[in-house]
Amino acid sequence: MKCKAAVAWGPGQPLKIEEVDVQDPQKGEVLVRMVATGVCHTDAFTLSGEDPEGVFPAILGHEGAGVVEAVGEGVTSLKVGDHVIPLYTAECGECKFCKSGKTNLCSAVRETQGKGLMPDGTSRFSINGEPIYHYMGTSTFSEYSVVPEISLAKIHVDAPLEKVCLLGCGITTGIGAVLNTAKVEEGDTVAVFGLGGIGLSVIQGARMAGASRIIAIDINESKFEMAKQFGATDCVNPKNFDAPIQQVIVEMTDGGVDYSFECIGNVQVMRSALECCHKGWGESIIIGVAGAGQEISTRPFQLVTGRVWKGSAFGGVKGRTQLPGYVEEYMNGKIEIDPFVTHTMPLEQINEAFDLMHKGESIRTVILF
Ligand code: NAD
Ligand code: AHE
Ligand code: ZN
Repeated sequence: MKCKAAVAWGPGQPLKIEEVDVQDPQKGEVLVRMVATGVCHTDAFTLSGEDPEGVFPAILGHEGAGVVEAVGEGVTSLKVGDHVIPLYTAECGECKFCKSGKTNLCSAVRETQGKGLMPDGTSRFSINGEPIYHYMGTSTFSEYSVVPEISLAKIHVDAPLEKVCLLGCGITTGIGAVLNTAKVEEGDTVAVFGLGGIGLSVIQGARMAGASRIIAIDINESKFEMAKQFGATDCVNPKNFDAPIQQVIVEMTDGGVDYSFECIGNVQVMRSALECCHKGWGESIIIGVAGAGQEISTRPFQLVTGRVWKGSAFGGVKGRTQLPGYVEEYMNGKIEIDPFVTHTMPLEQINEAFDLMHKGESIRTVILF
């Protein structure tokens, strides 16, 4: 079949709307008609050329929701008409990772996914016979995408896809990092660096966990109002202080916070986030994604004296088994999504969504197909 997709032809270039050929789903694969997709900073990161796994030309996008249009041979867990969220973290249930009980990372399709290919090592997208790469196993910036069965979460048919698409990455990542990775408890203190879709979701998660103090940090003060709405108790702009931000937070909290979260992808801020944690027990969770060649550093003494550095991918959430529950928590009012959708637009305007993100004017733009 043919459909419309936004193609990333090369690093730093605007996406171009193209008619692409989409091959039928093969064994263990599913054809999804995309209804909506968010635009996450990770899409911009890969488009910038900073992603070591970035390959071009590709169809980006990993925060989508849609409807099953066709299934390939051997697909048993999904049928035509099912509502689904594509997962960039698959869940096969059978690999060493899935069976470990220690992680949501699944190894079944990760290697080919990182090369922009389906599990059999080929692409389902092409233009004039030339292959176009997949992205994160999801490629949601396309009217139709082919996704492995194990990379699809079946969700409640009544869930509004133009909202719950954000559970395909940003909101789940932030809430999950708090509840699964950090395991924040009632009364804990929290610092959140970066108040985009991820940071605001961390704040939402911290409030759900009953954190007593939630310090929101950003250099763009226009983000503070929404941070407060989600539960931030203090908003801090590091530019307003001469002292390093970690020192400011340590002084504000009688020695540091119990948990901090880096939601930017800036390795200097990652250091600040670690060093604003309390001696003896404070834990810092890295969520932000940093470019090729960048490394984190701190004095080992920071760790010797009890601070802990951790990372979190997709909030530690196992997509097929746990994401449907997140959708239902949205439907019963426990998780907020609607305020995150600051803009909606058709696929043709997708480059505006990237502009809004770079200017710090959006939280999430949702593309409606
Ligand atoms: P975003 O662009 O919407 O938000 C980033 C925020 O950081 C902005 O508000 C910006 O003003 C702020 N910021 C930038 N530099 C800053 C600084 N020096 N100090 C304080 N604040 C600063 O991005 P997003 O979509 O929320 O994504 C955030 C990060 O999380 C990105 O790196 C993204 O790739 C990553 N991410 C990781 C995962 C994961 O599973 N680990 C999932 C989704 C996104
Ligand atoms: N390709 C990058 C790594 C990118 C990365 O860390 N991705 C996050 C999700 S970001 C979603 O917005 C993640 O889940 N990572 C775990 C994984 O398996 O990719 C690089 O540096 O190579
Ligand atoms: Zn994302």
